[in-house]
Amino acid sequence: MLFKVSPSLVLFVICWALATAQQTKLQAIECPFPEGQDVASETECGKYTACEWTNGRCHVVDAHIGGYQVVGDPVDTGRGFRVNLQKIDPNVTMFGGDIINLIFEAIYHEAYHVQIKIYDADNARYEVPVPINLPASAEPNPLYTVGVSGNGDTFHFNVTRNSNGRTMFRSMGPLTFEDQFLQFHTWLSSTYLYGFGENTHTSFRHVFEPRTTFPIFARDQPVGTEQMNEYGQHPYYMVVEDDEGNSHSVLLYTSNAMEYSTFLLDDGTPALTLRTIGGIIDIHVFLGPTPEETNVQYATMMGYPAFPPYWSLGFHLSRWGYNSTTGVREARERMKAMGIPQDVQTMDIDYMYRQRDFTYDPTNWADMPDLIQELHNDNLRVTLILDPALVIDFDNYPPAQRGKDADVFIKWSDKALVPADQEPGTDDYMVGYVWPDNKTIFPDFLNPDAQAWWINELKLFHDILAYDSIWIDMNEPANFGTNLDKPWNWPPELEPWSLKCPDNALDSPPYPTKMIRVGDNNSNKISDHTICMSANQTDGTTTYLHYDVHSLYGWSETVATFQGLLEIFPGTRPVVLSRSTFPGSGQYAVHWLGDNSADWEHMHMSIVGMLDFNMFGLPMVGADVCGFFNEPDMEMCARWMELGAFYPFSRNHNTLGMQDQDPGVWPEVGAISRDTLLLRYKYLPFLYSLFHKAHMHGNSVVRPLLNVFPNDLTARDVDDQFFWGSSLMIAPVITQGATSRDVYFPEGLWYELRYGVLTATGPITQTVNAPMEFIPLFIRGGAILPWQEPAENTELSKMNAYGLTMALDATGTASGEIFWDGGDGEHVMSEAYMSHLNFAANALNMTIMHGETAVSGLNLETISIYGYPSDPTTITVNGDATGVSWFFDNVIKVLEVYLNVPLSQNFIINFN
Ligand code: MIG
Repeated sequence: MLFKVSPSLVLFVICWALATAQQTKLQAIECPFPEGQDVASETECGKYTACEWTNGRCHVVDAHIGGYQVVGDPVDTGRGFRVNLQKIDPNVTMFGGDIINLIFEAIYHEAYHVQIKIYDADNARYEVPVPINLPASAEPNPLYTVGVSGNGDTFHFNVTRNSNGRTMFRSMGPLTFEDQFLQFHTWLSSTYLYGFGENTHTSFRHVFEPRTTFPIFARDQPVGTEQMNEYGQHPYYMVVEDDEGNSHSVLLYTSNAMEYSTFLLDDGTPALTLRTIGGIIDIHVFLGPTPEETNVQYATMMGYPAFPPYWSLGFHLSRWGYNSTTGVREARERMKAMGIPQDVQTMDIDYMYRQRDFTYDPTNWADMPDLIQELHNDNLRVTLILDPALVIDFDNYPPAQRGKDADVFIKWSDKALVPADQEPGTDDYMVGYVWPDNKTIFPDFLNPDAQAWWINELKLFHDILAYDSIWIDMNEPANFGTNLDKPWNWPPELEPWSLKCPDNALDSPPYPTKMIRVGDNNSNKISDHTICMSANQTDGTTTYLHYDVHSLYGWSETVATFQGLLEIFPGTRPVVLSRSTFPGSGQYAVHWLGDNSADWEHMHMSIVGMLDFNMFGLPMVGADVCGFFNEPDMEMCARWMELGAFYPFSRNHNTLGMQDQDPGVWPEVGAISRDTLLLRYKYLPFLYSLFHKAHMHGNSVVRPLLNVFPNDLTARDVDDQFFWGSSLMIAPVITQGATSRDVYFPEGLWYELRYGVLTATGPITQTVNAPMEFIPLFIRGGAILPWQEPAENTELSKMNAYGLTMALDATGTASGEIFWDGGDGEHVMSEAYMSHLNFAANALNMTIMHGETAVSGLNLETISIYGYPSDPTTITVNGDATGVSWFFDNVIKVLEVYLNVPLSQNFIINFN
């Protein structure tokens, strides 16, 4: 029996038809082995009372043996309900430390959003301290019902969609809730599963066959094709449930190390296992019902994405290893000589003096302030990198001394753990080693004192170097050589040394997750490449273990850096580029996808990563164009510049020791980059309006085809094409040697963006030409995209004339909008300009919603209409034909209209 507790709090009981399924052995639910599945054997399996060996598989025991039972009836909490659970057999365990008494709680939020918490009835456990937005009271008429087993029954719960009665979440097998091992399993409505990160996904849609397990935990781990955890933690997924496209998404709100497995039960049912090694079970379910609505609902809870200033949507050039101001000037000259648009010049750690934050090298970078001035004179912005780890040279390095005075560094959790050879002056701080030529300590950005200290350092630094934005790297946090003999870059003349973590339950947890066996985890520990889990952090009130808050490090540094930039540049929008992120980071951060390689597969994975991060509420994302490690050839860099021109965050970046790969290095790449980036710059008004939507409502900017066409089954597997919004489809070439590619066109009319040829009437897969210099781009019938004459930077382009690209749908209509607010500053809706454009019955109407002063001096001068049937005889603007001319191409059916109309007044343009 299953109690369904309706949100109106009338309790009723239904028979759960599937209850019997729970008695069947769910033999596909694998038992986890700390050493990995390779060791699975009858003997190993026998070591765990929670596991059973059947037919060559080590699987979990049935829920009525290994799980919990419901004790008592549900209690109305006024916001949902609560029910007590009790471990059925305390002797059945995976790793020990079972919590005997639990509380299951359903908390009703918006009609589309329900939270499920399972927590220790007797003792408070760690819960993620990142703030989230919840409604003040439960919204009426929820779309969901939460069901839980009745008094005395084996515990199960489910969440169903009221509109069609289908189950979205249904627990299977036993719940495991131990001090350092929490595990549960759910049936999934389909194998259309997306999301989870930050991982090395080779496809956007998840794989169930073979069983696939990815760890999640913030880690300095370069891109690869093995199943690895990377820089950030995003335990968030979405499932498209049925053919109609009904979708829900789920956040497992945990910052502890975790992993997820996707697999099929023996009857083919898709299933998901979730494991974490700390905290509680805290799940948020969002019911969409469209994929894009789940994005919006999730972002509403975690915070809407930051609104990037217009300039940050321009092209960024970067590399590690310019080695001197000369290196930067040479790259910049190449850009200028070839007329390649650029808005930002980025400088990496080689500008620093001995890799110390807040300094610059007095030898090779002596004239760095002049260089910054030159770049500013050229309308460029300057981004400088900072690492969190600070060298312990207190006497000669004031930032560290000031930090020590404010006591802002991460400490050992117990003074007894402080190593015997700890440097005098480092107190009980946890000491490691990163880039500087001496040991380092790590600011605790959760601590308000650390935030104040960091903000002050950012201000002092701005007086030295007039940067415009900050890039925060290594904030997983990364530490070199943890647990090893010595870091790889340890000074050879010194005695070997490294940060060594104690062998305790925090640093050697009973189940360390798959992360210890993937990537370059040399010490096979969860502290590998980072600091020890046995560290204390504080938010000023509560003390946290690094074990719990490790994956919040990047998030907390982002928040502090964002605040610092707000104070340095009041009234502007901070740009903080962060490597490590967590749910909520999107409110503050730009993200790049980390250390990829000049590799075609990585180029494809960058699209997947970009789609993942748009789900995670962090739409300002891109990968290192032309690859970080290794050297691209001319063709690869050309193709990557084409794709990168459509990353929301468009930056070419390269590692130390490699040949330059900025687009000006090859004449061919230079020309291709200029043309493609000019196209990007042309359509920046459209991209900017998408970011405005993201900021106001939580929408994605870059979208997978399935978000735009949720009931198109073919679209659900496409991850080598993507959308800007819902109307510009990008189909980059990511295959070596290709001069054409297959493109999937969903339902509707699709026109080539540049020339307006009707290319396809979907749904259809069609081969399109794509010579080296050409990236296939399509505008969807029914769309109006605003654009501006491009220029070499946005300071110039944002003053240029506007145009519209209109693509008619089968009924001869199209619509769109124009948004403009000057491009920076606090977003005040009433001052920002917004107009709606509507074309129907041969008339184009523009209606201003608000903010006409924001566009004073800006005029609409060109309109291109794709799919226009015949040459018009008259075109009038507000009834007047004066000053209007046009050209009609009867072969491709494109009408090009030249006029001069201020954006600040409503107009109607009639075509007859
Ligand atoms: O350990 O600052 O991901 O973009 O160029 C390498 C040097 C440190 C890693 C970043 C990369 C950056 C590099 N950093």
